[in-house]
Amino acid sequence: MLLALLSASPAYADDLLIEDAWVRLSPPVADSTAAYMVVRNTGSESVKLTGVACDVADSAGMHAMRMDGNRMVMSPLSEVGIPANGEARFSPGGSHVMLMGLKHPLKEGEMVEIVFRLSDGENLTLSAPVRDMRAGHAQHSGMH
Ligand SMILES: [Cu+2]
Repeated sequence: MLLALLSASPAYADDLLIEDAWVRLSPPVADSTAAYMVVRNTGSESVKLTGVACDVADSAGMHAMRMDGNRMVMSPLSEVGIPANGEARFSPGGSHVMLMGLKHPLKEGEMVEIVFRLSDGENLTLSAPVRDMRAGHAQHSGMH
């Protein structure tokens, strides 16, 4: 750790690009939801996401989806590796960032800040808009 701090190598966060980040609008009674995004690694070294936090939720975590018999179940991911020039994809029906224990009901269009912890000890902060997955965007934006 000390060596990493003393070295002049650039932080992994500088190599990571976030695309298509959004948070699913959940029904007001639900106290959890999921966030989705693509994390693209433009660097020449692999990077690991080792945790995630979100200030609108009591806890957050990376989850995978898998089939258990004939139903989909979620399981926590302790880390997600992103190869050099590769990407990690969090998308509906697949891996996602779970936001558990929402502190207030989210509103469409609200920006939610999400912080990934990286394997070099740095943080990667992004903000993602809350979107209603059931409605088309084009029609929806005119209604506000
Ligand atoms: Cu989940």
